[in-house]
Amino acid sequence: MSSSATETVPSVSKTAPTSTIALIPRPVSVTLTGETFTLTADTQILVEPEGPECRAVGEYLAERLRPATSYPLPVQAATGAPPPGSIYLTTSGRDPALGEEGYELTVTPQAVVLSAPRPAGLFWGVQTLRQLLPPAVESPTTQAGPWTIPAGSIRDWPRFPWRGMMLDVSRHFFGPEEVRRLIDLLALYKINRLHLHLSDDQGWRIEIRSWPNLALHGGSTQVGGGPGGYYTQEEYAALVAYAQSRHIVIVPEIDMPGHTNAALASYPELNCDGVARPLYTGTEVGFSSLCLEKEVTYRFVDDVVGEIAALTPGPYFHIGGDEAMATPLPHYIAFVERVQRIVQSHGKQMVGWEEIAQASLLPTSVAQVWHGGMGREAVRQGNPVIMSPAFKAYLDMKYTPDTPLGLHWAGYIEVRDAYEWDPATVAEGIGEEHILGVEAPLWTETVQTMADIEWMTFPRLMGYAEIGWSPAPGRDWEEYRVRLGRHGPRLEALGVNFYRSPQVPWE
Ligand code: TNX
Repeated sequence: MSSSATETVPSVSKTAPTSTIALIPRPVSVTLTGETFTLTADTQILVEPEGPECRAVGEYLAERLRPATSYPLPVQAATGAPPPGSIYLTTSGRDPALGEEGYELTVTPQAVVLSAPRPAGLFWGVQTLRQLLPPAVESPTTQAGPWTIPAGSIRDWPRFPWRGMMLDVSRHFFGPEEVRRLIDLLALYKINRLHLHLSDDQGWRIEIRSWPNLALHGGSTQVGGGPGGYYTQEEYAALVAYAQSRHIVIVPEIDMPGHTNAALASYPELNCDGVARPLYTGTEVGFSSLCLEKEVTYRFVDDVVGEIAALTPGPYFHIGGDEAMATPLPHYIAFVERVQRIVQSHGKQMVGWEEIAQASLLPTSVAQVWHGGMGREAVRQGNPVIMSPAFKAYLDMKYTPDTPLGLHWAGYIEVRDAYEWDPATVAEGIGEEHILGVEAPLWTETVQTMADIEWMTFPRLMGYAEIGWSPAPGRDWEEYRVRLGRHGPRLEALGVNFYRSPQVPWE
């Protein structure tokens, strides 16, 4: 492009030269000048103000760029006008209209200026900057440059505040190192919630000091009978802090009153008959229930919620509440209402699968829609919802009948199906104003390794990231598939085991 051109970003067309940008999620507005900025061995990263949060974003950027470029990229406090050739990150005196997560990026041949009212905006702007660099920048080893960034300006902010993924660490356990890798991949696509499904029939995955057998016995196996595992409280706290350093909130879920066999196996007193259940390594659902007539059950819930809440800086605690087929409905409703107050007493907002809307909800509670019907009931009560419709957003559904992993009870979800839907129109009676955001759950009955996680998650998650972040008008599969294809080399450089869908023209 020789003259200044405002791209309504979908104009990144099939015929666009590879030097044209391919950002996911698509920003609100992009203007390119046709010039470039080039990163060199002299480039400095300057931050202003010199507070720890801005500096942390600068350090994070430098850490991403150093391996491939082998440039020193020192991070320093800005003093006066940035010298030519520098990258300048600032939260001072910027446009508050950009909100908690928005940012503005201005690239000229002389400098890169990234500004945001809040550090989270800077962090998401850094992800845009990474995607403006050649894919080889993501390589863990030194690569040849040149490290050019197209000049222009971007103004950008998210459509929804909740852009999530859920990982089921109960059906198969995944250790801290695997979760950290996932967190790093989520950050690149501006996902800001990682919901961890920490307990289910097959495994209890977090140490509870007042009920130690939950992890020791309840965490000792998994689907298929493998050894399972659990996070110590130290490990869990470190994961939460790691996510926080990537501006990702971990949402802990303890599923109850159903999906509780691992707890029922660990403590006989949680069963109405006082007899501990055997551990379970199959994949059936809907057979277990806490004993809701016993006071000890509520002491157990209070202890568990209290210990996890103390490790949780984020505002949410997810109580599950799905598929409680073994719990009589009146008992279920009374239980959810009582647990809701327990969650509130520990300073958290309750989140639950949409079945919780059968109970009377506090205004702060959030329902997660997975089939739709009961989500409308949450909306009728005036509560916000998170949209995770299984037939569009479940990462554990097979792509096609040939996909070796995954389930298909909610259908096959090819990359196009995962992209071509909108949370505000997918469920009758649930509109934009009721929606906190979108989340893509990965249940792991069939998912056993990090490679499996990556295969089921990528590239579908990138579509969910765009649905959650980008404005709905202008969303177009034909344009997106080309942009997505251009992320192939980037995912390769990151070592991601992604599904090369035949629907996408991979570069
Ligand atoms: C339903 S969706 C479940 C999970 C299963 C999943 C498998 C929901 C809230 N519950 O227990 O793992 O289907 O797709």
